[in-house]
Amino acid sequence: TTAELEAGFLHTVESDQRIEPRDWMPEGYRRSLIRQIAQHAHSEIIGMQPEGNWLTRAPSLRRKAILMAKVQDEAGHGLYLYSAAETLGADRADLTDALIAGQQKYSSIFNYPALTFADVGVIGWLVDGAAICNQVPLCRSSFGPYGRAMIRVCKEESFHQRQGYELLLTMMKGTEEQRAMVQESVNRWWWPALMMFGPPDDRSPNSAQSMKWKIKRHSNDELRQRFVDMSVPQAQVLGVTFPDPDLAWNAERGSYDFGEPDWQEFTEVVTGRGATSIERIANRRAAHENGGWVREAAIAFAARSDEGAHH
Ligand code: FAQ
Repeated sequence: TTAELEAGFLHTVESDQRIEPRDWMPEGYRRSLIRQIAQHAHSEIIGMQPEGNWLTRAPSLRRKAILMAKVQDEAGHGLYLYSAAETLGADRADLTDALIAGQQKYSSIFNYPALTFADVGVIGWLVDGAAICNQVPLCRSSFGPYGRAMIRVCKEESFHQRQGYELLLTMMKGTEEQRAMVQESVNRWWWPALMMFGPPDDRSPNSAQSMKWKIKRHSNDELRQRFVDMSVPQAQVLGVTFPDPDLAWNAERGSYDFGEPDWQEFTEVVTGRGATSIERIANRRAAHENGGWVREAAIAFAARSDEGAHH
């Protein structure tokens, strides 16, 4: 009976074992996972754009090679995640259609422009830093293919974080202008990075159920706090400050207190009114349309190989 299946499912989740694609699962679990994984995949693919803009203008061959490797990694993460969504019965072509029709979300962070080369460093340090903070616990997500995908993704993200931080350390050892460029970039990215963790817990409609099902392991606010606590000492080493007058060590809590992100801005950005929202989707749509002939050729080739196999 459904009750027995449901009890078996809950037992698997509560004993910290994995749910696999062929196991029975509640429809809500499947839907929520497709939602989160698709959104995550879209973020990786759209996330290639802000830094991708700098590939042709990287200041040295070394920086260009590093940046190219990073942007290619994001493409790989996206494909990996679409495959995980497909094990749940979703179709990658449908997910892409929903993205370019504006029907599915991607991370708010990719709706801000990368204006200077310092942004390449700050995206690596803070954006990949936040991504790691959020994704390391997802390696223990209850759904097997998602958790396993996260292991490799996190290893690559940690290279991304290190390359960003190293770039910034180099710039901070440079001229006065370079230091100012880093600080200006940090000022623009700090608050959007905090918003990556999602709305506050009391306004996060999916959190309670996702935590019960162990899709998510920690709440949005817990992870945001963890990110602030790890970033402050890194900023000190670098010699930059965060644009938050309320940021202060709280000895009692053993954590940093910090100000409230602008949730109105978050809502605007998530509903498609960010600084670069229209451009990001237009680029994605154009890339998809320009790639149409490749998909057609691949399908025709596969059909012909099938025929060949029958003769
Ligand atoms: N942006 O109820 P909750 C990367 C939506 S890292 C946009 O709290 P949930 C690496 C949320 O979907 C970025 N939308 O939702 C990289 C929901 O909407 P819905 C990607 C957001 O799922 C680095 C509604 O608000 N990482 O790409 C955001 O429990 C550099 C209510 O929120 C992941 O996706 C947001 N920031 O918690 C690439 C990690 N926050 O669907 C290139 C996996 C919330 O009901 C360069 N995802 N929303 O219409 C997660 O951990 C979770 O889905 C959260 C949201 C924590 C993002």
